[in-house]
Amino acid sequence: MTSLDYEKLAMELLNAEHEKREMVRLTIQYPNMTVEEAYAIQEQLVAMKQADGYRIIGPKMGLTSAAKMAQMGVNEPIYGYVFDYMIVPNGGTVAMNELIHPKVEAEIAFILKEDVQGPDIDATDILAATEYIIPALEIIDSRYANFEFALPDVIADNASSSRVVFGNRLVPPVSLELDLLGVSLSINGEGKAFGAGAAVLGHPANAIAMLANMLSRKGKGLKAGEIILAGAMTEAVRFVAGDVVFAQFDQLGTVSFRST
Ligand code: 0L1
Ligand code: MG
Repeated sequence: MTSLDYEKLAMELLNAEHEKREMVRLTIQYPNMTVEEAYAIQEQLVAMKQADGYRIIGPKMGLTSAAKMAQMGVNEPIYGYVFDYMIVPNGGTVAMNELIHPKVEAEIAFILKEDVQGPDIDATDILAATEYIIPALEIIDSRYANFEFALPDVIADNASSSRVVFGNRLVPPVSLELDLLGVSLSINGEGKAFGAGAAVLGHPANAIAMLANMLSRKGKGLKAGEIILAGAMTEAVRFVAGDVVFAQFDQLGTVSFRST
């Protein structure tokens, strides 16, 4: 570890989010920042949000598609945390003046009925510990200029987490084939992206298992009651004020919001 001031860097990220402005990515100033150091900054950022009174809804996986991993030159996804203040009701509004340059992606989330502690967790363990699957739209909003970053930057920035809209339909996993489950994402009635669960590391439960194993390296685990985003089934799509964003999931219903 170097002498990076994790708290100061986390505060810079928090201020950029509060002030809804882009900042210069951290690796411009610290090109040798490691993934380990980036997670240390993320931990500070998470602790600051908790100190502000916000509650974690659950961890989330990011960079779970082969395309995003190839683009970033990595072979392991990343994780971040979704907080209560990020939740938008289904059919509700997302205010553009609270965000910087948001994009939306379709995901599914797992609601656990049991704690899961790695290492050596696999998809079967996750499916056995899952009470419900719920559809979601995740709104990512990198705090970095032009949405451009290196891997440590996006880890430190809580994996670009910004807002999440969950659907209303909760379905036990036993009645679903999550890898084959499809989704279409449209904006103002125009199809923008299409995907399936297999885009998430072959099967979304693989992503949650990998998350459990990654967290176990830090002595952490997944907890019953958490709502855990598995990663994007579609590409992330930009939207602007006035857009109606709508996702239709196979067997899981619809999720939508309007941006103002
Ligand atoms: O949820 C995600 O997949 C975000 C991961 C970070 C990469 C990005 O912001 O595009
Ligand atoms: Mg995501």
